Amino acid sequence: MYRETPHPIFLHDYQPPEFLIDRVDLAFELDPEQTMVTARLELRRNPAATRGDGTVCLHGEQLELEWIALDGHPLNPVDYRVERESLTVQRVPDRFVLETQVRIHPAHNTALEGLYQSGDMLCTQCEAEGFRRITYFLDRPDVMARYSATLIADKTRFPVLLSNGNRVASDDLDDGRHRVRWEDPFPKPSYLFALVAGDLRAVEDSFTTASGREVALQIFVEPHNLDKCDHAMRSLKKAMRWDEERFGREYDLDIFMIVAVSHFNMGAMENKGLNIFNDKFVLARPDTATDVDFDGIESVIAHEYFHNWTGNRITCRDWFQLSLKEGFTVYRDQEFTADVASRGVKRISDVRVLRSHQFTEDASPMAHPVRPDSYIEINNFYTATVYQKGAEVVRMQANLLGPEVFRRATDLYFARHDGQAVTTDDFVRCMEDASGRDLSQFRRWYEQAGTPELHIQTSYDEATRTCSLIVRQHTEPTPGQPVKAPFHLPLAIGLLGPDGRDLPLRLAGASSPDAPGTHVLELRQAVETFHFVDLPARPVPSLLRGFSAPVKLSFDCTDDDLLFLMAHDSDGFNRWDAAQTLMQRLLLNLVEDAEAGIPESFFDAFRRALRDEASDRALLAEVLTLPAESYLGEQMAVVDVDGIHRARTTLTRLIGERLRDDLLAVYRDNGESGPYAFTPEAVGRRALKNLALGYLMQAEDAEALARCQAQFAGAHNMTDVMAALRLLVDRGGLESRQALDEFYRRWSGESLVLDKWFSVQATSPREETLTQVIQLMRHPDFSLGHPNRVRSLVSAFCNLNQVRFHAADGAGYRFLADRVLELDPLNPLIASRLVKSLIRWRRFDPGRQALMRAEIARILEREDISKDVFEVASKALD
Ligand code: 0A1
Ligand code: ZN
Repeated sequence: MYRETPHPIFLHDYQPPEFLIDRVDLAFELDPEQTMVTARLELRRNPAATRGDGTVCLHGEQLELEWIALDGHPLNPVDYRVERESLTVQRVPDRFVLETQVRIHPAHNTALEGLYQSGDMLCTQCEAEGFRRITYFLDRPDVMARYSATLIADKTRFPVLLSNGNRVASDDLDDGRHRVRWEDPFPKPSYLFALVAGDLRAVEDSFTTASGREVALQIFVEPHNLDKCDHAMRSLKKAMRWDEERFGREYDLDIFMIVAVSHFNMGAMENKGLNIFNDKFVLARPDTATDVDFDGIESVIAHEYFHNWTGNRITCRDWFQLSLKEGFTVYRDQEFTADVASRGVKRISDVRVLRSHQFTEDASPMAHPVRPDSYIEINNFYTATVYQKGAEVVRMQANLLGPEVFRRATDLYFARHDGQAVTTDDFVRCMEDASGRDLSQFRRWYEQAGTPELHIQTSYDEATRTCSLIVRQHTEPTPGQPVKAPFHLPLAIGLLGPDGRDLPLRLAGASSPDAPGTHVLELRQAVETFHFVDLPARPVPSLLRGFSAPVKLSFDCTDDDLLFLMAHDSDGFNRWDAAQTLMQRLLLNLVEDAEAGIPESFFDAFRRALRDEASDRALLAEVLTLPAESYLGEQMAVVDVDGIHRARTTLTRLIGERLRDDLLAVYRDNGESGPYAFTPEAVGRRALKNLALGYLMQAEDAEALARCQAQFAGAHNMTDVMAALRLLVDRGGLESRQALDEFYRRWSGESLVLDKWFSVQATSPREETLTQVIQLMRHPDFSLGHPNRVRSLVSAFCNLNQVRFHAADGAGYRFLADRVLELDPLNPLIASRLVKSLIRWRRFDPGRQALMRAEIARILEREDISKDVFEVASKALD
């Protein structure tokens, strides 16, 4: 914990390591209270090192050094120095063996980094810098070593002992303990080390790789969760096959293990051969998990598995390159889901996440480039920018190159850099070398923060039958980057004729027209003009199809144009986006003027869409969902928290009233039929049905209430149960209390289901929600030491309940700051993530601004604040 101001680390200060480590042999005597870790490291001077002074300095935090030896000789205290975060050994030879033994205390490790206790088991989390809490080491990703791990523990308490690679030996000791030895044949950085000890059971399966090798698959869980692993196992096998087919990547070890743990700071971790997961992303049964959970499991299992190539075989040179593995791996998991489910729906949900998390981050004091150039605490940079924008940057390159060339480029990347720790620049160079294209301007996407704004003016000239587009791009300043250079970006467009069909596109000067459909323009300048010729009538332009670049688009179009695009655009994404823009316009009008009318044409379009039997229901549900309150806030100069809530509630109610019969028909037609299936079709039916029920409930329809209660009581799947519970809770009254009590009685033994019980209460827009949340903090099932529970109550309230968190009296802000101060000494990573809910204070009115700033200042006043929280809070006030 810090009082002196923590210093940033800069990318431009990067130096290759002075020493390399070829081999690591670890031995653990495991015990929750105190674990002894013995490490034998084979070190040698790095021929590529630029400096060296005869000493070696290893990272280490919260370690109690028991003994230390160099080349077999115990060291005298004068030969080494232990400081709070390091161990320095003086006068070392060019090649030597260093042995240390340290004592650590897993049961007291509340930060959940390094070796810690989760329930009855012990497990590790080493990314980014957790390995240094296990043993003294060169804990940086460009030091790749071969590891063995010998685990010793009580055989009854910890019958299962796991680590990376292959299990090579095991035996029983005389004292009731047993010993298992693991060896990982692949060199890896320390952040990919893992061990697990516990009383676990495994669901087992196997996978035959494309070249015919048999891989044993195991998912380890606590015994009572054995019946919740089927979906995870199915997802894993699908992901393994897909990576072979789409990227030519085969799995490399003979065994692949997943362990589900209940206490975990993030989603999951790609440790070599031994992925450790937040149990939320493993455990699912139709009656315990929603469609959103099933979807999350499928994509997180895939994501971690894909890391085996993009992250593990080829890793990052330093943490500034984090997006090298995360951006690319998110792109890969997005493509996987698009291929196995519905491409259109997937794109919409990815863009929703990008707009709501990344665009807001880019407009905040924590804005940073995809490749940041400085950080105080790397844990603060596992962000939407590094992950989701990083994926968009890979997607743009894939689209610029086209599928065949992109595949050649990724093949080149895997061949050229296998076994290395590299940079995002190395990645782009592979794209260039395989395609022969110059991506030097494109590299700005890695270097410049901020969301580019595209403004497009279109005009049509009847005399010359020409449609012209003037495209301007501009990016607002971000911290440390006052002036931005223009980006190189793909702008996918189509032009719709009066019948709604795509017109053939012919750029002025081009010899022949493109086939009707989408044309990709490449932008490079701040202002560019394009002329499309041979157009018989004024077309309606469909711009930024498929969201071809992560930008904010504005263009001059009428409500009628939007209705036309919504009905006819051949690009599913743009049909959805047109509907969103139209609804946004209506809602923002209502915010300005509560009496503003809603045009009949809107209800007609909504009705037509509801009645369209042929349409994909999942896509339809997306199209008919009103923009979120937080997203609407983003579109305003000053967020009008209450006005937005009022407007959105009003429009929801009006839709429920005006379209009652159609909504009831949709509800009835898409009811539960047969056993639960996680197919795009079935997911779409449930989404549409529950959306319809939501509109009807807002209209206080008596039949809807009866149906909602019946659905809550009778549904066999958690998706429908939760949808009904949410609507009952938001409605309030006796029915709400009864439903919540009933749900608690039924599910209090299932931690992940109980999280839903907490979050459905925390996210309700009802006035009493904060009071309720404060009471729930005292509930016996609440614990600050359990990140999933904190997220389900505290983060859910602060991030997903705009109207109550931003209450004008500042009670929400005070609540948040109190939680941050309580959490910071326990788990700085979780505390720091919470602070991020406060930092966008500039977006609000002066009253709220003052209240938010005061709470940030109160956090900063705390003497022993962590550097995680310090970095976010101090940047917020800069
Ligand atoms: N690499 C993981 C994310 C992760 C990062 C940090 C963690 O602990 C501090 C845990 C997981 C992924 O992208 O899935
Ligand atoms: Zn990842």
